[in-house]
Amino acid sequence: MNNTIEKIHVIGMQMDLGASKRGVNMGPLAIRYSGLMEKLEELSFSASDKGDILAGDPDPSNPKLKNFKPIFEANRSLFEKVTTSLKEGAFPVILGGDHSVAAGSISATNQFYKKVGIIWIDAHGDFNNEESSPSGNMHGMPLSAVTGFGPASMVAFSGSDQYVDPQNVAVVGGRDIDPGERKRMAESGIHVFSIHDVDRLGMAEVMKRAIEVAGNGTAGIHVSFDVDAITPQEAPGVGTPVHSGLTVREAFLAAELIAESGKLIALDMVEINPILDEKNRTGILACELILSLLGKSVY
Ligand code: EXY
Ligand code: MN
Ligand code: MN
Ligand code: MN
Repeated sequence: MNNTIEKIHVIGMQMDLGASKRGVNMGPLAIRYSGLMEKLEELSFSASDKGDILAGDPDPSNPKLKNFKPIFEANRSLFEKVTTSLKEGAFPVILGGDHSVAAGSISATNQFYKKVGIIWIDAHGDFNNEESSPSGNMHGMPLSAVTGFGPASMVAFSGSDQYVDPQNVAVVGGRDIDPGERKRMAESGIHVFSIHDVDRLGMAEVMKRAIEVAGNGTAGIHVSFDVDAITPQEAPGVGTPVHSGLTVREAFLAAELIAESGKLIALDMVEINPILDEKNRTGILACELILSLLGKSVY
């Protein structure tokens, strides 16, 4: 068990406006239905459910940044809520929601701790901006935004230009990256451990390196876990499935090694789509991964 985490605040984001398929706004419900709060208490955490933030109505005005206004406003609320939790000494667990929620959560942790690292577990890079994006979908942009590569407007609610240093960012599990996005990632200085690296090196070595990247000289590691990193046969409840992903055991090994590092300072669990799921198995998996990341041991 991680000694440093005692008090946990769970914050849901009922938002799906960053994605083209609807339904990930129900992700927080699916994870709570899997018994998250009760299971956190069983692990002896002091856990409070801080409820959900509800995104506003769709806004078709900007096709390059689809639904910008409601996404911005929901993320502003998340930024404030996460900041309040951090000031109260709590560890924030953010339940998505589409991955654009990471713009709010990571801006809050990076501003509070001054310097955080990120482990971004995802089939995708989420490293587009308004110019490179092929879709205008804002869930494909948050990692670029929080590292200062735009869209700057996506994180403007923080009132700060203090971005996460790309040298402290590790992407794990990437296998569906747009050509323009790939170039931007390569030039940015972030560290990418693609699915090929997981195959070649094994998850244990990849996580050793990712923890070193994100932990080096930082106050701690913010993990942003997109469940589409896991292969769709095991995690069918996602809006943007990509074949041949992480196995469930690789995902749990990653979670357990992050817990063991003692460096975790915040966690997003995102992109669970209950409409596309089978008997909530992706919701249950997401719940169990949260517990493992927080130090639940199997033996
Ligand atoms: N790269 C594509 C885009 O920018 O539209 C797909 C992004 C999907 C993002 C998913 C949730 O991680
Ligand atoms: Mn993502
Ligand atoms: Mn993804
Ligand atoms: Mn480097």
